[in-house]
Amino acid sequence: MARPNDEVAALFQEYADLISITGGDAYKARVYEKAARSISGYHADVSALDVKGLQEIPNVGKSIAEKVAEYFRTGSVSAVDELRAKIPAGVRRLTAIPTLGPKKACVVYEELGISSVEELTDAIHAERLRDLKGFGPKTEENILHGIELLQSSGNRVLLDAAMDLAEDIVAELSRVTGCRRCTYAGSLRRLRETVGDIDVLAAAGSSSALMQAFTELPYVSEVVAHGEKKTSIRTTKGLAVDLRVVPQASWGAALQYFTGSKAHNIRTRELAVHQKLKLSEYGLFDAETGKKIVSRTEQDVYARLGLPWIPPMLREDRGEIEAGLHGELPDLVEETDLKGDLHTHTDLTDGLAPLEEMAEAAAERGYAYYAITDHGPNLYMQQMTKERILAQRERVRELDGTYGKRGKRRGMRLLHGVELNIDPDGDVDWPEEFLDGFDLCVASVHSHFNQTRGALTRRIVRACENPYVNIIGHPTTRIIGKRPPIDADLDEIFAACARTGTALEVNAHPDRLDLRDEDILRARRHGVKFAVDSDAHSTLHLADMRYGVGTAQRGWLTKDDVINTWPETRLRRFLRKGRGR
Ligand code: DGT
Ligand code: CA
Ligand code: CA
Ligand code: ZN
Repeated sequence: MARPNDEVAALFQEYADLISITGGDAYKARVYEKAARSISGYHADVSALDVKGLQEIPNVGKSIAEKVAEYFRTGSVSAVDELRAKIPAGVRRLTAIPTLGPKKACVVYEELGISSVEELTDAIHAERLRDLKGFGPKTEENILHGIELLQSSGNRVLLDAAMDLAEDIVAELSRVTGCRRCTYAGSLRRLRETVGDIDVLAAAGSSSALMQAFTELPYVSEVVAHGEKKTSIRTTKGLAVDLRVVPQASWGAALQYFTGSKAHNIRTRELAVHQKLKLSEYGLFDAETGKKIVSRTEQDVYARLGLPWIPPMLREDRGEIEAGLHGELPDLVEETDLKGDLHTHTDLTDGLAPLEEMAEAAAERGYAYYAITDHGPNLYMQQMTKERILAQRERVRELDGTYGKRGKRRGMRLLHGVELNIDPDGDVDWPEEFLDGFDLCVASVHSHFNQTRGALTRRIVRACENPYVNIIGHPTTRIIGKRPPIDADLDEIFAACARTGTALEVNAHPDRLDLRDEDILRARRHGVKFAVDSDAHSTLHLADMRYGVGTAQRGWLTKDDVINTWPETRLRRFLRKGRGR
C-alpha cells in the first residue's frame, strides 16, 4: 500500500495548488509544498504520530500537524475540502495536464470558459489562447505536449506504487490456508517503468478461499469479475488487479504465460510450434497426442524449448530469445552487486536529512563507499558557496571510514562530490581548479529543456568533455507522465560519453528511471559505462535503488557495465578520467 506519508504529502501538495488557484497567499502555498516534501521523506509513519511527534518533522508546524491528525482521525481535512468546493470541476480537470499550472488553468477557465481538456485542445488549435496575458505560441506548444502526455500515460501507474500494493496483496494471500504459492506476474514482474494492471498468480488445490480473501482486502472498491479461475478488482485508488489461481502442477507454465510480455510469449509459442509442441498457460504439450510434457517450473518450460531460464526483465522480445538459443544471455547486474551510491543529497541543499543520517543509513545497506553530491551554486535557491561545500568536505573527511565498521577494518568510504548544473551552453558551476578538489562530479540539466536539438546535444557533449565531470545525472530529465525527455541526439551524447570516460546515470527515482531501458540498450552498444544512483533526498529514497537496478537489467546491463559495482580502486581510476595522478 502507498505509505500514509505519501498520502498526506499528496493531500498537502493538492492543498498548495488549491491555494494558488484560488488566489490565496503564495507564501502559504509554499509552506504546504515544503511540508509535503518533508512528510514524504520522513522516516517514521506519520499515521502513528501524535500532534507533538508530527511537529518534530522539518517544516511541520502546529497547524499542519493538526491537519495530519485530522486526516487520520476523520479521513479528510476540512480546510482542503472547503477549498476543493470553491474550485469549479472544470479547472480541476484542466490541472490534470502536467504542463498547465493551476494559475494558467484558472485564467483559461475564467477568461474563455474552458472547462475540459478537449475544449482546451480546440481553443489552442483555433489560436484563441494567444490574446491571454502570459500565453504565447511556446505556451501553446507546451500545453499540447502536456495533453499528449496525459493521454498517452492512460491509467498506468508508476512502478513503486504498483509494487507496494502487489507486495501487500501477495503477503495477505500467502497467509490464506491452502495457498501453496503466490507471486505477482505481468509487467510488474518484468519491472516495467509503469504498470497497467497488477497480475497476481497463486497455486492452490481449490481457489475459493483465495478468491474470497482477495475480494475482501480492505482497499477493494469494486469487484469487477468474480470467478473460479480469475477474479478482478479495482482498488480505492483506481488500480486494477487480477488474481488467477492455478493448480500447483501448472505453476511454471502459468507463471511463464502471465509474466509476458505478449511479444515474448508469441516467440516462445513459435518455438514450441516448430518442435511440434503446444505451449499454453496450462503447460507444454505434445501437439499431436495432447500429452502434457512439462508445466511445473518455468525452468522446465524454457529448457524443453531449448532455452535457459530467461530473467523476466529481458522478456520483451528485444533479442533475448536469440541470445538464449546461442547461450549468450547477459549475466545481469543485481542489487547485491552494488558497492555504493554515487548521487545523493543532504540538508545542506535540498535533501531532508543531515550528512550523518544519510551516511548511517547508507552503511546499513552494506555499501563499501558512498558519495555525497549536493547541488552547486548555480541551481537557484540552493545557496551553495565554496565555503559551505568546503566545510562539508571537512566533515566528510572526518567521518570517512567511521560508518559500518567491522572490527579493525575501516568502514564505509565517503566520497565528496557535487551535482553540478549544466547551463544552457554546457558550462558548469565552478572552474576546473576548484572541481579538482572533489572525488567525483555529477553534472545534470535542470532547466532550459526546450532548447533546439542541436543546442541540447552540444550542451551535454560539452559537459562530457569537461575533464572533471564523471557522471551525467538523469540524462534526459524526463519525469514519467509529467515531463517528456529532452529532444537531443542521444547517439551523439552516448558516443561522447564513451570517448571521454563519462558515465551515464540510471537514476533510480521511480518518477524518473532515467536513462530508461531502451536508451540504456543503445548506450551500451556505444561502450558507455553507467552509474545506478538513488539521487536520494532522504534516507528512505536510498531504497529506490531496486528500481534503478530493475531498469538497468531491462537495459541488459552486467556488473562490468555499472561503475558502482566496481571495487573502490577501479572506481577511483575511472573517476580520474585519464587525468593522471
Ligand atoms: P500491463 O498490464 O499493460 O502493464 O502489461 P502486462 O504485460 O502485465 O499485460 P496484461 O496485464 O495485459 O497481461 C499479463 C500477461 O498475460 C502478459 O504480459 C502476457 C499474458 N497475455 C495476456 N494476454 C495475452 C495474449 O493475448 N497473448 C499472449 N501470448 N499472452 C497474453
Ligand atoms: Ca498487467
Ligand atoms: Ca492483467
Ligand atoms: Zn540530484
